[in-house]
Amino acid sequence: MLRRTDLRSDGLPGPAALRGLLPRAEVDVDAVLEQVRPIVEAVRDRGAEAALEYTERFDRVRPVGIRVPPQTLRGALAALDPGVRAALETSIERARRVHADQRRTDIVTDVVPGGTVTERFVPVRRVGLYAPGGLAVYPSSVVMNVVPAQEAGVESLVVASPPQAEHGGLPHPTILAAAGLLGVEEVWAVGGAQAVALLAHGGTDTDGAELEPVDMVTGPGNIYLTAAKRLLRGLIGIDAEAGPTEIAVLADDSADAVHVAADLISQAEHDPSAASVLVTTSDALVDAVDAELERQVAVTKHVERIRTALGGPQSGTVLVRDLDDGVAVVDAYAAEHLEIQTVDARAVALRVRNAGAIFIGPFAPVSLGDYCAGSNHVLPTGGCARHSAGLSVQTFLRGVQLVEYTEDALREVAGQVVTLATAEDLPAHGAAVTARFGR
Ligand code: HSO
Ligand code: ZN
Repeated sequence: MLRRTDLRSDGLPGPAALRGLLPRAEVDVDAVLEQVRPIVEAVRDRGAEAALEYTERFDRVRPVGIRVPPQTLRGALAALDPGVRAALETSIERARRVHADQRRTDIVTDVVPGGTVTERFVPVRRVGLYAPGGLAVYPSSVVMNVVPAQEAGVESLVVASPPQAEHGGLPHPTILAAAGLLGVEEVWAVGGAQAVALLAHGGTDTDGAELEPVDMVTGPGNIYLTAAKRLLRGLIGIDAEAGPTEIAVLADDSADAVHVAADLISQAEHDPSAASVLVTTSDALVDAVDAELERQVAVTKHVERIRTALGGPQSGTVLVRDLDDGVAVVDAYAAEHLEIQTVDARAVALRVRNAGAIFIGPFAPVSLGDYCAGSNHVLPTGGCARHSAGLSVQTFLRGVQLVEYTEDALREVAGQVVTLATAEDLPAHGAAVTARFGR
């Protein structure tokens, strides 16, 4: 089922060339930018009214208003299945423990006697968190967006999620219930590019309520949402761009083919364009995983999209000479999720530079991380793990530098400032220092 790439014969090329040899779909966000620009501009100019028009066109439903009434949130929570509620509570509680530990304390550096720089971590004031609709609904993504924002101390947060025709123009009830469980009071029924535009520009709802613009938008979504984020970045902060889900498994012959196949299938279940990649030193494992995939896919629910995902050019098996080459390959690939199924898996994991999250050993499948590990599941895809991280408390914090110098400490370095200012032909910079001592 998986396409095979054999990299065992010659030495591996450098990271950039190696990337070109690996399975990966081209997601061309630029190609839809021009489609998305008019949506963003209409919502900027005409606010909620325009957002509702696009909602009608794309989601085929017109919600009464964009703001979901608080009593609807409470109602959704009251109606939530108790088993689902308990599981969400476990997910929230574990995520809170991990994210609470990510909080940062001020860093004070005494540069010289009388001169200090303090790095103070200040949360973004207001953020919009996006929970996608689409082939599945993701209350778990509400948890993964809201918890780090709350633990960072974000003062004002709003969840946006597309309205569903079959739910009377409201976001999915489980999304609303998850928001309720997390104590979120502001939820908007809007999705896609128009959601990002409305979050960024704000607007007036049909009942006259003001939707206050946010400073930052995070959360995964489809290519149109990603394009809107790209267009609005600068006006708002955004998290790493999120494309279709990916899993890479780095395995040797100690790996269990049943587990490997199950995990590759689990992420392929998200989307026909999801990517499942096996990187291994073992021919026998490739054959065993292929056989397992046939067996397991046949009896799973979402066969069609899984077959499409596993059979697509974005998925495949990569055979490598040894684990050193294996590590080079997974680094070049920079997976959203990377599993290490090898002897001494932790040691191997510590050699990996690029991955959104690394799942180590036989009992840490990606789907544990999707829901209940405590880790975050909003992670960089499409190779963005080379330069970006998943959502965390840090996403919502900015370091603000506090600079404090006494008169003596300034005097001591005044000459150097003047020299550098003169070297840059900016004498007024130097004068701003000497003005304090001249009289
Ligand atoms: N694997 C997805 C997250 C998710 N899985 C939500 C199930 N629900 C992206 O990390
Ligand atoms: Zn998943």
